[in-house]
Amino acid sequence: MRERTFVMVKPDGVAKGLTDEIVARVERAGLKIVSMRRMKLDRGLAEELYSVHRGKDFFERLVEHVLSGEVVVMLVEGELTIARMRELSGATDPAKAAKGTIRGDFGSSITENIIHAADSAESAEQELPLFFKG
Ligand code: 3AN
Repeated sequence: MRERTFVMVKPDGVAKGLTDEIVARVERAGLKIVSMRRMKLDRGLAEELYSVHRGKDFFERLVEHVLSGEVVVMLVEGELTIARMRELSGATDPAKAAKGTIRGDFGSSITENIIHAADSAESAEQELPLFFKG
């Protein structure tokens, strides 16, 4: 099934110079990056992106982190894109993420875990329009 999803290289990933590596991994997995841009989030957008986590103890830490530097947002398309991007990303906690996954190879903590990838079709539909029109 052809799907579209939302992916974001977080500030720690951009600062570590991992954007090209992540682009290469996504493309090698056979997925297409339809659109991509480097940008700085503002607080409203960051809180909207993570609105499902509002009220959780890590919410403020997470928002502060994604506001701490530039991010790279991507619209990714292909077969089973949502599941495959989750596989490429690895477990949320880099300490538990398998070697060979983006978080397993490069993540430093559960907050600084390099990449965001929408976790379901519903999340992708909610997140994509925040960054990409049409
Ligand atoms: P994922 O990014 O793997 O979908 P979610 O959606 O549960 O994980 O969490 C979104 C983001 O919130 C994660 N990328 C992570 O940075 C942060 N996060 C999740 N759980 C925790 C936690 N227990 N402590 C700190 N940050 C967390």
